[in-house]
Amino acid sequence: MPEARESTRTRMDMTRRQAFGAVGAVVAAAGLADGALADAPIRAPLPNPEGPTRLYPHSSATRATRDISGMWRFRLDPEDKGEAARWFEGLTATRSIPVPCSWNDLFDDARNYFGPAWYETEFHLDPAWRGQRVHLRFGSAVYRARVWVNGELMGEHVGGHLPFAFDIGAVARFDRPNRLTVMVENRLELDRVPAIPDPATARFYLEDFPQTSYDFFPYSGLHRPVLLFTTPVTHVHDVSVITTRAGSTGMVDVSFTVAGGWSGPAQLTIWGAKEPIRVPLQVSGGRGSGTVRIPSVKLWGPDHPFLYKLSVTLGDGPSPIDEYALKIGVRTIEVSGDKLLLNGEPVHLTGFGKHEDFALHGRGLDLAVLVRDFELLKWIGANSFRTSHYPYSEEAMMLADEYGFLVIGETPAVSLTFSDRADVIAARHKQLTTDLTDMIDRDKNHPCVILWSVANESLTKPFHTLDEAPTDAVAKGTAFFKDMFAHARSLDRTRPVAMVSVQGGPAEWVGQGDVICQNSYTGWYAVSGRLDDAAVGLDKEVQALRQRHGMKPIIYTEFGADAVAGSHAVPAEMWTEEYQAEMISMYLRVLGKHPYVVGTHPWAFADFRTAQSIMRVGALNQKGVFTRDRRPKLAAHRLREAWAGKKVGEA
Ligand code: GCB
Repeated sequence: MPEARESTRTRMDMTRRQAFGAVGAVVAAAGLADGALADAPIRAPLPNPEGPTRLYPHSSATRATRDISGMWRFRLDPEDKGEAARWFEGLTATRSIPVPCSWNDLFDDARNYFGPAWYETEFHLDPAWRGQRVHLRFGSAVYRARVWVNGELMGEHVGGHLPFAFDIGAVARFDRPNRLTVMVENRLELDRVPAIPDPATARFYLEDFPQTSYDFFPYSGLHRPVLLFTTPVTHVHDVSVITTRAGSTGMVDVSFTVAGGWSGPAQLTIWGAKEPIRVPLQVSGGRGSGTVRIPSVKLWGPDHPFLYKLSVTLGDGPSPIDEYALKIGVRTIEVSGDKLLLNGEPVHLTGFGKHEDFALHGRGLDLAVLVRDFELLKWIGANSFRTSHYPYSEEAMMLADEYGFLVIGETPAVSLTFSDRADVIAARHKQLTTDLTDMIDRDKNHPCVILWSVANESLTKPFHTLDEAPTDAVAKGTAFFKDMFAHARSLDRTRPVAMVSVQGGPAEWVGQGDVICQNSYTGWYAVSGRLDDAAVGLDKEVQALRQRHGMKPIIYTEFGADAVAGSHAVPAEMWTEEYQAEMISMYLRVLGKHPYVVGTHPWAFADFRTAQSIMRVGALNQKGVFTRDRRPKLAAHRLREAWAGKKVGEA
């Protein structure tokens, strides 16, 4: 090996050991979760009922929804001249692009393009919509989007993976086609969430291309459906549902807001019990609430994902002023000592960290992939997954409710680094606060969500640098996450909150969580190739975690090894299917001895695209137990045996 390479390797090994070294090296224990909010009311504050409703646009007797995704027109704008040149008045020199889809895998010149790109399409309004509010809604645009209708700027949205909408009533026309123009850019910048590493504050020895601070490809574009939807002028603006149980009776606590401060009669109805259950109530000043009691309730859970339909109806006449309906599940989730209780019973999570990732589509929603993934999760005996490392589509969350998966809902905060400049940390603080608000707002009514993850693998200093972390990095992170935990808890008092840590992480950060979530790569990045030694290290690691954090449940949210599908060796060697399978089996065996470990999520469900680097063969992270096209590796069969008790070939 040439000298230069030799020294890079040596330095890399050192840093890996620093990053993935023994948990004993991290800072001393933190206190329990912030108790200051203990007296806060259980009901989450509903957002201000101004602006477009953020509820998912289900259609009903009073609401229409139309998906305008499909083949749109597209143009890159590397010189960033589109806005000055008024491209929103008509886009020229275009090519066709499907929506939803990432642009990166479609066009050779767009593969590593993250600058501004322009989309254009036309839509018609249905004459039946006259007199209604008409909204335009984007499921996700990564990372920043500006939207024009008929050349008028509707607004801007910053931050990917979460929906945004505009009331387009003032500019959209009934008498002719409407032009919709969207500029999307995903510049890899320091003050974004997630971010890139800062070359000004750290010396990097390992280059990835593109250079991100995270291990997945920065796919860009309109990733989820674009919908038109209508509401009556007076409409249900937001709904918040909390379920509890008193004996065999399910209690569905509903609070909602109505646009325009409306007052009048309303009704809650639950379908799914023997007879529809109706609760009349009075809305006052745009706010209403009530409790529906369901006798002999059918609880929601992985083996019985029973969903009721809940509708909120405004008015008491024969035709409602507005009706909003959604599916709900009655279940409780709580942390009790070192147990995670679902419906009062301890639950053990089996499942994975995943990605929204597929060949050609990138991160664009593909319903076929979604269904296949959930079928494979069932096949393997998984009952859960984490939306690593960003909120997944609303379609995924609705389907998870139906399949009965327990979901850890994660923000887009990956590898936040606290050696960075104060202004950069402040900008990320602002963005993550918004992301948390929007994620909890969007997903709060899904029974599938059982835990919020405020961040994945925050760091005192970036990976791939030998520089020391500044002495105040831990303190800065502690203050930052104190705010994030408090914010999440103020928005949702019903679910536990955690932070996913890298090999222990500063205890002052991780310890703020109700659950300890640990990513661990003993046997891969550390103690490479020696699974027997790794088993001893892992056993020490988990016991150290227990000692450090006391009576809290622990979930192993990541562990695994890259395996190139089709590569074999006996005895097992790194990068082979055997090594991956044996390493995952070793983790299950060691962690299985510790009853306070309430979840094991191997990394990852399927291989996924990442940056090009010497760490990633074929620009893929190959820690999937399925290949990128969803074929099982040996580890998948091992897991199925462990989780579903089924041998290879058994149906
Ligand atoms: C991690 C990260 C995940 C990476 C994984 C890996 O700890 O959370 O995003 O893909 O390690 O394979 O290195």
